[in-house]
Amino acid sequence: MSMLSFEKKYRVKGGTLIGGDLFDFWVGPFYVGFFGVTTFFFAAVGSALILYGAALGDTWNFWRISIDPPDISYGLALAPLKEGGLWQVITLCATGAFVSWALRQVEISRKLGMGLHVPFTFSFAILAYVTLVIIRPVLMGAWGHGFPYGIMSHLDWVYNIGYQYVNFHYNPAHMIAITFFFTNALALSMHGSLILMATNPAAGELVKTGEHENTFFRDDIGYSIGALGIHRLGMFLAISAAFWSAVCIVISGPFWAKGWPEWWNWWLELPIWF
Ligand code: 07D
Ligand code: 07D
Ligand code: U10
Repeated sequence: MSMLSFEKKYRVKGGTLIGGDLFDFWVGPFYVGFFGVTTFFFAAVGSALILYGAALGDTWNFWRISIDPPDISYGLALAPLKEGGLWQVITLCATGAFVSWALRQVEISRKLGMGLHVPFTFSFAILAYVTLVIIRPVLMGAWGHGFPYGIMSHLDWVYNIGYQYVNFHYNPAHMIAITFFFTNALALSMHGSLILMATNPAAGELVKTGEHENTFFRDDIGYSIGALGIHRLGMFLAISAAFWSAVCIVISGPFWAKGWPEWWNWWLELPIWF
């Protein structure tokens, strides 16, 4: 709370998308806004339903609690609460809370007169989640294709779906997504370490500037992308990682039902080999 006096300058009215100044206030450090109320509502209802589902289940072991989607036989119909209906309502609450959170970020950005980069980027995480629990199940005709809400059970789901396609590593979009995740970690490690070596020098050394930063990478690899450039690259890599993840799972089933190694047969079937 020590920054409250400083924050006063930035606690300006306006910028809301809906509701005028009805919820235009802060609680402690948090901006509330209409979408803060909807986030709070969806998160509270969703969490309460997870607790209820856990109470119905056979364990309180935190790692093993699981709220499962309905059986495939329910198709895209609503299931009874205790047979996957809870999962359906929790999915609605989670999606409502994530989208509300992104819209609350939009309102905060507008208040501050800033770009919408953070909510735009977060929306790719939401896209990946929505692809897993709404888009792909709808394309495949059953809510039962969503992943279960539980710490270990969702790992079992990833494992089972992975082997259902024989070797998920052969999924070309999975390869692209993984490459983006790895490149993202490399880029952040280079940027984080470069900033620290420039701005946090040993005792007695001067803090260095952007010129030093550029020079380091020009000397090292022949090119510097620059201060703004590295942040654009980071945002691009992160968005791409989530985007290609969504692609890799949405094509598994709806567009390719065989093992992924088999997909590569197109290479052997090229007419040039005959
Ligand atoms: C560090 C930001 C903070 C967020 C944290 C997560 C909850 C869940 C709920 C008991 C980077 C908070 C956790 C709210 C508690 C209940 C009901 C973000 C940071 C600390 N996973 N996953 C984890 C989620 C999927 C996979 C950990 C969520 C897909 C693998 C945590 C989702 C697939 C492994 C977790 C989601 C998948 C994990 C650490 C949603 C493909 C691990 C996450 C909403 C994406 C790792 C035991 C983390 C682990 C892990 C949460 C979806 C695969 C419990 C909320 C279905 C292979 N996942 N996950 O640090 O240790 O993220 O699992 O989509 O190895 Mg997962
Ligand atoms: C979905 C999370 C969204 C989160 C949101 C926010 C809260 C609030 C509150 C903390 C997408 C949640 C917030 C709940 C918390 C507080 C206060 C992120 C999401 C909206 N794989 N694989 C991926 C690798 C294998 C398989 C993606 C590597 C095996 C399947 C990524 C390896 C088999 C699926 C990836 C590997 C297999 C994936 C995950 C290595 C298993 C997916 C990242 C080295 C035998 C999933 C969209 C992601 C996917 C996915 C990486 C191995 C199967 C690219 C590095 C071979 C079935 N794998 N995988 O998507 O694409 O993040 O999901 O072996 O479904 Mg894989
Ligand atoms: C970056 C950066 C940079 C910085 C930075 C950062 C990127 C260069 C200048 C930021 C980076 C960091 C700080 C590093 C660490 C971050 C991570 C590792 C990422 C992961 C983050 C976390 C794990 C933290 C997650 C924490 C969260 C999400 C906060 C949790 C919040 C809450 C529990 C409250 C949520 C707030 C809401 C919903 C809105 C407002 C609501 C309230 C305050 C609650 C009260 C509610 C009301 C008043 C409404 C009433 C409700 C109603 C009517 C509904 C009723 C319903 C019922 C069911 C009763 O590049 O620069 O530095 O720092």
